[in-house]
Amino acid sequence: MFSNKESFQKVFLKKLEMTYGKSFKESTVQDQYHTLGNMVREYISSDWIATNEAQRSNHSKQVYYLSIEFLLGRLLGQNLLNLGIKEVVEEGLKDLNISLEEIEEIEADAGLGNGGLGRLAACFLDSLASLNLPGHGCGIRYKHGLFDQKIVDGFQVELPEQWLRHGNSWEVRKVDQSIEVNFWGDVEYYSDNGKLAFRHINGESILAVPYDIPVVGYDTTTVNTLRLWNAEPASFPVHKDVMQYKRETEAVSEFLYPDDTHEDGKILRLKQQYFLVSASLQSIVRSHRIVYGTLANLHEKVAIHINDTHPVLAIPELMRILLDEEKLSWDDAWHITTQTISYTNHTTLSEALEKWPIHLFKPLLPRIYMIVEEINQRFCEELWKRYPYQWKRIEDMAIIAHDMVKMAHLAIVGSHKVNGVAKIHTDILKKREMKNFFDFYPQKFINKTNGITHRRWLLKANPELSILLNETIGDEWVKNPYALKQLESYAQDKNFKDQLKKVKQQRKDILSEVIKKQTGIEINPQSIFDVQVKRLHAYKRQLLNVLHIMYLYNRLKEDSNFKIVPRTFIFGAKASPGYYYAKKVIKLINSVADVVNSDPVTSPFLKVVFLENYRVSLAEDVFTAADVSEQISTASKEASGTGNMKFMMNGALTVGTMDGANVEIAEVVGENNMFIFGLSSEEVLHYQQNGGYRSFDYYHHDQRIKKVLEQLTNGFFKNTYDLFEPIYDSLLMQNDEYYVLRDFASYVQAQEKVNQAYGDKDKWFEMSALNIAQSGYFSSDRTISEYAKEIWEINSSKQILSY
Ligand code: B1N
Repeated sequence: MFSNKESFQKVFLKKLEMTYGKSFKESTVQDQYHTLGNMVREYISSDWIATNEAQRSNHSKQVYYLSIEFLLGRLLGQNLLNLGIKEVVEEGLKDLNISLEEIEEIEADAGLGNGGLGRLAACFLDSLASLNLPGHGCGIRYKHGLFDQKIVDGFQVELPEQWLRHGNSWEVRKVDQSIEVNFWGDVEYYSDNGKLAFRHINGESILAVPYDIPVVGYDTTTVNTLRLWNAEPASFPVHKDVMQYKRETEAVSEFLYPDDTHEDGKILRLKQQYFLVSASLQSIVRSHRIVYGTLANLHEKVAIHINDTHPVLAIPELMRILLDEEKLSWDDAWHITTQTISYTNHTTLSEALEKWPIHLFKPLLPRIYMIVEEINQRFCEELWKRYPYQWKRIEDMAIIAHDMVKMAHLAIVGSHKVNGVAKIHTDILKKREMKNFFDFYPQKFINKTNGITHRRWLLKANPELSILLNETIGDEWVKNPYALKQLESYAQDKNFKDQLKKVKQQRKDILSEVIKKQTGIEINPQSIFDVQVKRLHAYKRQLLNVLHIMYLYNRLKEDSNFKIVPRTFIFGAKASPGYYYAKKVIKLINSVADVVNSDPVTSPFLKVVFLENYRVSLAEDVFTAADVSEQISTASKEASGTGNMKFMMNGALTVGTMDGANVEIAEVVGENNMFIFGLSSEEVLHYQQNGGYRSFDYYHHDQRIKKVLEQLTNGFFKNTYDLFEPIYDSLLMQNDEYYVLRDFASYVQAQEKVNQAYGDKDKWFEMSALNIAQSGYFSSDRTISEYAKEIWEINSSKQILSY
């Protein structure tokens, strides 16, 4: 049906009429979108079945990536590209006077994630399928993804997200493969042929119904599966209020928790975690049993990866299955479990480390708790053998201590590999945060620097640049991102740079239109597009960016000789609904925007835009249009960052601290091709350990800082005298935990260099080209190849990996 445009049209029109009972003329864009979506999914199905069958019959080792978040964004455009049928569809629709772009735009983002961690999972799925690796995702089918953000009078307002309102063409409900997950109840002891055995009884069960989404690789027949679990009532209990049971059950997959690098400690969250883990493991084990008839070789045929500690209950759940159902000995079960499971740590921020109080954990998951207790007891005995009488060390490393279960400790003890997400992050884990564990298990710890799929963030998001690349170096880069290196030799080529500049201008014109439509603000498309898009968090220091804008505004007002290249500062950020400080910063950005944008003296030079409801689909238009990438976290706090890679791949230059993957960007592209500033992670650590930082000194000795801080509380923002006091206090009364004032001067200097560098376009686009040329390293194809080889030990079904 996609072999030529005529046959496509025929099937499309017939299907549209049959499904919606209306003529083509009467159909809405929504009808057309779903018709096309269903056609594509059906087209995929034979390869999907074939992939599943081949993986079963080849007995190849499978990997399952367990994640509480998958931030997929839109699927239609990427699927058409990966399947190689975009052109046929586009042409076919054009004859019918329909624009494919308009149809693509109507698709709701699958926003089942908060930020980097969830988007990483989505990029990994694309790379797994594109590299023909047998790797599948397991997640939760949240009815509501991350909230929709509205800005009302400069403040963030949250609305429930509704991605399933019009249905979802990509998913297939597989009710016959449903699984029961049990909560509450008791543990029963019984004799199994004279051996003491345990089982979980009197539990309240929830039905986990799988919805499968096909994951299509680029230019290949491999179609892997993303399995999302939906929580539904199992059999209705007679003794309990039926409506209450239904409500409580469905609540489990109702909402995504809107916290990024923060844990709330609510029992519903723990329920979600066990729901995901138990459904996924039971289903993995069931498939394995069908093929092999035993679980004794599970670790040889299955790898299970846990994305942060959120799915860490996979460890005791697998132990439960092996002990209580498969009747293995503890030692055999433990060997299989630890050889099967591996774990990625994504943050060292203490507020994100998961700890569950026993009084919540034990009644909800009684058998799982017993198993965790035994894992802890055996681990502490090992520790005692190695470190006799070192009470403090053993207490610090224990999985259960002070009435809490420490999930990261459970993850390390129960996995064969533990990885950080960028070199500097892994080093910090080894040297500080997890030092004791690294000393005890040195061979477990490895680094896997994050990556992004260049097929979404370059090929799909930036067709203009993709065409230019194809014309310049050919299209090898799509399958082998390292081929982007060939661009290096064009960095001096005047003609190429002119074209690169033209492409960037096209993308800036597109974003300018989007901004006009969304905010009503007219920006200068020739100005420098300076962008900071990411979740709002104190450590990411959006505040540093705003204070710099306020300073520029003051300078422009005070000194008529002060001139800068016109700049548009663009922000996009959601704040967790309960994060008071973050919401203040959003209001501050909008208040600064109001003052700056309406001032005739400064507005030719300065514009500030806050983009509402930042999400994957909007991000595609933002990264591609950026000149400057703001990566300004307090050194040591951002584990990796992945937005930094998306900007680089689209030719933006980075203003950044030596933090996360910025360090590796500097390594490959050279420090002279970016703008590095600020304290190093060692300097931050030194301050933290020895004190010595006094933010007041920077306030008193730097007039620029003094002035902007006073403007936070002196009515500069019209009738808002006490509105920003909490920000003022965090910087001065609370001694500026994230070293904003300490890094201010250095940041201003870096920004002055940006201003100068942009004056020399030839040089600028040379740097831009070099950034694109070196970005292949940050493709998730490289990352996934490393995981496949060094952690999961899985092989590609079709080709020898070229990494
Ligand atoms: O994971 C990304 C990294 O690039 C970022 O630097 C890191 O901040 C991010 C609890 C998290 N770490 N931890 C989370 C998300 C949700 C949640 O409920 C923690 N997100 C990150 C990918 O490695």
